[in-house]
Amino acid sequence: MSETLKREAAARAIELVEPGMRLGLGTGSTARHFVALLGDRVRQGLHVVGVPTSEETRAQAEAEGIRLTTLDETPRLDLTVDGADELDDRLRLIKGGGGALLREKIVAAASARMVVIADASKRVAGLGRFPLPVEVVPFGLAATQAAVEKIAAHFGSQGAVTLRRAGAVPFVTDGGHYILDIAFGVIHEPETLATALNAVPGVMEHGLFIGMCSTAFLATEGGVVVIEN
Ligand code: ABF
Repeated sequence: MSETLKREAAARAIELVEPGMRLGLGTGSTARHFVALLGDRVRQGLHVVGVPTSEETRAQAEAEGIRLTTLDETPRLDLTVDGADELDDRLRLIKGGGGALLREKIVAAASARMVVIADASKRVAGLGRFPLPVEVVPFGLAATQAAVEKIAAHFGSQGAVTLRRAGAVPFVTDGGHYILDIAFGVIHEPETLATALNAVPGVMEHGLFIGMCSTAFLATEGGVVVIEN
């Protein structure tokens, strides 16, 4: 998706921001446009406070002059705006391609409303084309991976469960965890799969966001398409 289209999706989400709001600030190249546009509004005098979903977003928001807080100081947020790797018509999401899914989910869960901004090509009839990220603790990795592989096979994965790497070493999240990516193809029962993954002790979180997102702004060449849940 072109940067122009990403910015258009972000601009629609900016229209939802009101003075005094407590905002969750997403991660990724589309969310980056939202944070940049928010910075413009802040410099024009808008007063809001934000909780970043990654260290990357924290750095950008600080550079934009956006006042930041934490969920410890501000446990309830009004609105979170974030990107996604995939979404279906019921606004079930796969997130975590950028490696920030744990903080993204904690922040979204603390928000009265979660809005996704994305390229319309991220919309799918059934989730699973994008590999499902699962954030795991490094301790006991092989045992956790074996448990995740068993679940993946049970839920019809035709592909591998792969430890995400950053060059020669494992990719490490902001929380100090690793990520396993599950190649599914199609996920037939996302809700049941989510429950099964949550039951594995070494799994911190997974990238299925179900029942969390209420609105999506999907940028197309012909304009921004809105999906409401
Ligand atoms: C975050 O960034 C993630 O959950 C998702 O993995 C990714 C989407 O990035 P982009 O907007 O660059 O496609 O929102």
